[in-house]
Amino acid sequence: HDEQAAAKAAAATADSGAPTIFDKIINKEIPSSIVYEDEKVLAFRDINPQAPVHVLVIPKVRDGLTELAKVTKLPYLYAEARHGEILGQLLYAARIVAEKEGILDGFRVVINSGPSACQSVYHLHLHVLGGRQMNWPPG
Ligand code: D5M
Repeated sequence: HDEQAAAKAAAATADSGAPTIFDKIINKEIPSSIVYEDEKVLAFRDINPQAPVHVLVIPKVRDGLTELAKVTKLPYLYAEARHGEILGQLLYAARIVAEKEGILDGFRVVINSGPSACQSVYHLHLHVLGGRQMNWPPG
């Protein structure tokens, strides 16, 4: 539907190297509703929530985690062994968020990677979703 079409259009034109709106959120240039923050990670409420709890968890430094693929020229999650520590910290923050938000009975952690997955912001982010029955398969 409309929202998916918009996400795909944003994905198709995304420049994976350029700063994104999340840099402005990290720098507090635009407001966000912060749920958790530490030196490396920021968690804030999604502006377009898909569940009663919908929080984004992002690394403060992008560090090549979303890069243009050499072959396909599409941006995607580009995790390397050297990213182990920050990836662990993102999941740690997701657990803290789930505890704070009271959704430990069931929550979902999602990474949309690339246009076909409707990624729209090219700065790695984990979606933490809960507070309702989550269905499977996802759309
Ligand atoms: O998810 C990108 C998500 O980012 C999408 O769910 C909306 C959210 N978003 C975009 N701008 C903002 C601001 N300014 N505040 C909070 N949340 C925001 P993706 O996986 O790339 O489709």
